[in-house]
Amino acid sequence: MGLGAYEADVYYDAVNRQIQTIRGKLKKIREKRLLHRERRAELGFLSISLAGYTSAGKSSLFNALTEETTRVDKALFTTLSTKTRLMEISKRQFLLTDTVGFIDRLPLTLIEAFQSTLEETIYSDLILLVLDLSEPLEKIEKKNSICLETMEHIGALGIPVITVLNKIDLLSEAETKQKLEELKTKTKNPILISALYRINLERLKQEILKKLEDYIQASFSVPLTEETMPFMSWVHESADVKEAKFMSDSVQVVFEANPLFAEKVRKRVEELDGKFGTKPKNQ
Ligand SMILES: Nc1nc2c(ncn2[C@@H]2O[C@H](COP(=O)(O)OP(=O)(O)OP(=O)(O)O)[C@@H](O)[C@H]2O)c(=O)[nH]1
Ligand SMILES: [Mg+2]
Repeated sequence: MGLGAYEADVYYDAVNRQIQTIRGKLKKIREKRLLHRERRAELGFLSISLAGYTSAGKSSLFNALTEETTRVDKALFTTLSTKTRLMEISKRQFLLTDTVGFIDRLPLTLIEAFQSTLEETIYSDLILLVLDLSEPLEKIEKKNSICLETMEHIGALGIPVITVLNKIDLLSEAETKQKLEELKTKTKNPILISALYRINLERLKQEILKKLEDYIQASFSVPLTEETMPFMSWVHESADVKEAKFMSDSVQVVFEANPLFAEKVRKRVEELDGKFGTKPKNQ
């Protein structure tokens, strides 16, 4: 039995109202997130996001990586969402954010909500893509590629990724080795761990440090002299120059490089009577 014109209208109105309510709620969530992000950028921390399917072990890893963090200023924590915490690696502090897991065949109505939680990922400096290594290989590969595609879709392309192969405690050494061999070429920077049993977390932390330290952004300005051009071409050769502004008597440059090279640039800039500064990437 079909709906009469009147019932159809009522039904249509009710659905429409519901959609409007959801849209409104999502908008508020987005605005709140943006505030958090701005606050974090102000605080000057590099940020790391967890990503992956549901049950991969993201929250377990989130807890394992943040449990040793010394309590810091309470005021700082009130500005962060509960899904973001400070983590410490070799006395350096980073922000780690847990996210909602991917689910296959997400109902259409939930896709928008899901994407809004993922938007957080776009603003991070590093993504930890968590996969459950105890699952069959094809399943792992499929989840890996869907996650990477989704990240690309939301605009997170270009952010470095470490693939965390979790739950190795459930596999024999031989199985682990064989699976890693298969996944090596298909995943980005794979690392074997067990979040639950805290296996290889130190290695993961060092890898995180390495990836983040590979990328610092620095800027300098030097007066234009005959030494400027050879210096500029040297910088261009070894660093990723983002911006070079030539003024009448000086040049201003923003570049990204590893810290060692940035340090060499700093020394040379000082010899050339210029000014040098660094800041974390993406902030
Ligand atoms: N054996 C084993 N189990 C693990 C490991 N890490 C997580 N688990 C278990 O896997 C299940 C899912 O872990 P969660 O950390 O909640 O997974 P999640 O990725 O946060 O899932 P969502 O929040 O649903 O996206 C839990 O029962 C964990 O105890 C691990 O290293 N080894
Ligand atoms: Mg979780």
